[in-house]
Amino acid sequence: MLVRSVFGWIMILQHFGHTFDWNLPWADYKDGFGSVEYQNFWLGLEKMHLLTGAQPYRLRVEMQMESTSKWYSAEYWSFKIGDELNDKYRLDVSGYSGDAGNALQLASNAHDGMKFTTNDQDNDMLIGANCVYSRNGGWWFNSCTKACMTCGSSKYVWETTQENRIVDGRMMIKPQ
Ligand SMILES: [Ca+2]
Repeated sequence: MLVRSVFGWIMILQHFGHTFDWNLPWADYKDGFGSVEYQNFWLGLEKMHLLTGAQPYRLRVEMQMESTSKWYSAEYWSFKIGDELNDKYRLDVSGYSGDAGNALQLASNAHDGMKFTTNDQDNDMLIGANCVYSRNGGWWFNSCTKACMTCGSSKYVWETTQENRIVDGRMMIKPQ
């Protein structure tokens, strides 16, 4: 498996600006898309599953807010992605630290423990609708967001920063 790492961190997401259309189907989020060389990039859920199933990984999320240009970060000591068949690439994180706030584990609408949802696979907790329709991107939606690094425009947020939308962000993982 070809992966790109910087100081041992493997990029799994890069999201710059608001021009890219993140509203892509399951197959794209599964296999990955974009290029780590050329701005917008998603490694792919299958690779995330294989990597994090083989050994324990940690997660780092970095985000720059549009209105203030401030950078925030969130780290999780443990990051694991379930399999496709039984778990729909369920998110499992724990051990938060950082200054962005623990938006993935907030008691209401926690993303931790959620399956992945795309425009053609509704695995979220919103009854009667798919969170993708209002968020414009695939994600580990609950009902729906407290944070979304793959959502479009005004929904590209990490709500525990108490700031409005993100302009640039990335997610990376590293073996523990
Ligand atoms: Ca739903």
